[in-house]
Amino acid sequence: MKTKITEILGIEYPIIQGGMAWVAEYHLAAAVSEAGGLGLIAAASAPAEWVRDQIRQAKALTDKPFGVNIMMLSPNADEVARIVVEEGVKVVTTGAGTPEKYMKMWKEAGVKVVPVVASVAMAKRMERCGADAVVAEGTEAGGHIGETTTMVLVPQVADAVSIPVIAAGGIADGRGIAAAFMLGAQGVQMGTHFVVTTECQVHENYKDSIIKAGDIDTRVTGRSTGHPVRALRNRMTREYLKKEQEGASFEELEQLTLGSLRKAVVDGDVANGSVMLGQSAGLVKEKLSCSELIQKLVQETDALIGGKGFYE
Ligand code: TUI
Repeated sequence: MKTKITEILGIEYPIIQGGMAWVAEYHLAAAVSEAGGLGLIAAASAPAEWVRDQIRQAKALTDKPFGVNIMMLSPNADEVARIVVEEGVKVVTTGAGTPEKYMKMWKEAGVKVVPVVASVAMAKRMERCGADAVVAEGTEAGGHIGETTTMVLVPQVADAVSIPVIAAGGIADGRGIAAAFMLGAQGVQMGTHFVVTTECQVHENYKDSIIKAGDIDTRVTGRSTGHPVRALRNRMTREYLKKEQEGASFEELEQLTLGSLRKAVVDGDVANGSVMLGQSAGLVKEKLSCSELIQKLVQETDALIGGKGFYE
């Protein structure tokens, strides 16, 4: 499955694992990269030295390229941006903002930069400032999201920029990957399905919630605060949405989510924690290893569009 994305990133298959806060640590990232995709370590809001250690741990497990996802709202973003250069990380993806101020440093160091965007305007801005590709992430995705669906975002971004586009949001099987290629993408990023892989270190309750979730089991909190986040419909999101409707203050709403992702990922409290997941959870039925999952995705995609000129 050779595309411009496999070429730029130096990987076998154009399948990227999402940079999920608290979830995407070195075991998962290394396993995805070993399986021929691109694994990512999520820096999220973690201390910068934790990220450095994660990078070194991943290097000990794989010689293949992997990346680091930097969340732009993190108080440690400046420091992490320097650490990826010091540690010779090959690929950086960014989320929840613009990485423009780091672009010069990264390009000079030969780092491939792939910002995640949720709009055409941001995709064009990222191309102008030197991004190597963009991830166009639809609102079906989990975590912090935009408003536009993958179905309409990806073709509009593909029309608007000359750099390759990676589709994200709502993709969990070969049908989704094939569809992404039809929409003009040259690769995909998937989060939710990778959470249930055997190499992923999240609490088993988190994985079981994803397997159990159906098509209507996610909720979006935080629309009123300007930080919409998609997570599992549970006690926490019910309470949050009720408070939001009652016009609760930003501080009061923040209080509800403080430490909630950790609660779900580490403690396995899937009722009171924030179980971030995408709408594709309804498509996720089994726990596989990263290698089994990627092989399955490749076979499914091949059966649908192999030999049709989307990839060699
Ligand atoms: O970043 C994500 N997903 C995330 S980050 C995250 S940690 C977090 N938790 C709670 C609140 C906020 C963050 C959990 N999930 N996806 C990539 C993504 N980026 N989606 C949307 C965007 C985005 C949004 C605004 C990208 C650029 C942007 O630009 C705004 C501006 O003008 O700077």
